[in-house]
Amino acid sequence: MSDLVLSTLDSNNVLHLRLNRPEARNALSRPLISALAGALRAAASDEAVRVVLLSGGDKQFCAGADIKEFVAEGGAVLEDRQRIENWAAIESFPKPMIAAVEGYAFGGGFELALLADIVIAAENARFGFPEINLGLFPGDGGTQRAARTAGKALAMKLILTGEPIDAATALDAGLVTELVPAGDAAVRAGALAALIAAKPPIALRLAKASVLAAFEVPLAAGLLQERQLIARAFATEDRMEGVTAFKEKRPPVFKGR
Ligand code: CO8
Repeated sequence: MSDLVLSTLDSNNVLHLRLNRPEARNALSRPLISALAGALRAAASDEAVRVVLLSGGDKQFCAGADIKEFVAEGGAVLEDRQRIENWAAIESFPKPMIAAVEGYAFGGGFELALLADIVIAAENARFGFPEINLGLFPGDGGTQRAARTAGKALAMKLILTGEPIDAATALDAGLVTELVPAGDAAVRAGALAALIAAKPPIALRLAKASVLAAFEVPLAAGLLQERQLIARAFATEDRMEGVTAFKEKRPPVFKGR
């Protein structure tokens, strides 16, 4: 694994992935995106990983796409197949992913946070899409996910002005799950990750897929998909264990089957 993304699996089956390019404010160069996608591809098929906790360190989450790559290579970056496939691997990571945001999440960094299922932000966090100042706008899903998550009014303001919002505004807009004092985001995210990691893994994946369908398909299709997915959860050994443990008044032991 490249040192652009530091990786540690803790005793709660939570994989901590930390963006580690502080000298460039964690800008998402292609090597960094590739390292993150590689770690997530491996985590997707590793039974020991139940939840991923993504962070950028104490000072910043991420300053966005690597502007120096655009300068050096122009539009070729946009059409780079590998970059597109790597970003798609991050977008489609099937297990729960929690982001811990300290400092700023700008541009592609904000888009990365929008890919997390739960976002814990420090009170000093800021979220913004400064791309307009570069003659651009978000190109890794930001226009779609910000509009669907926060609504048109705030998405337009963010994207058309380039001005960031503070953590409290992001919380009000539903872009963030919880706020914590500065410096505590990873700790709180770790506690939530441990709580989720103890839940039945198949049901977690199915539940995530079902919620994400709400962003993709009309209500009737989403409801149908929910029924199909819950039928799969119903057929698991873990569902039987959960119900048996409830009847026997003991904690369940989930095996991911
Ligand atoms: N890309 C590359 N390098 C960066 C980036 C970046 N996004 N951000 C910071 N850096 C580098 C700086 O160039 C500097 O390098 P050097 O020391 O070699 O000069 C180093 O990091 C430190 O930067 P600062 O001195 O500016 O650090 P500060 O702590 O003072 O400020 C900020 C941090 C506020 C984050 C500031 O650096 C900043 O405004 N950065 C740019 C933020 C930005 O515009 N982000 C949007 C990028 S575009 C994008 O995300 C999506 C585009 C569309 C994608 C399409 C898909 C292909």
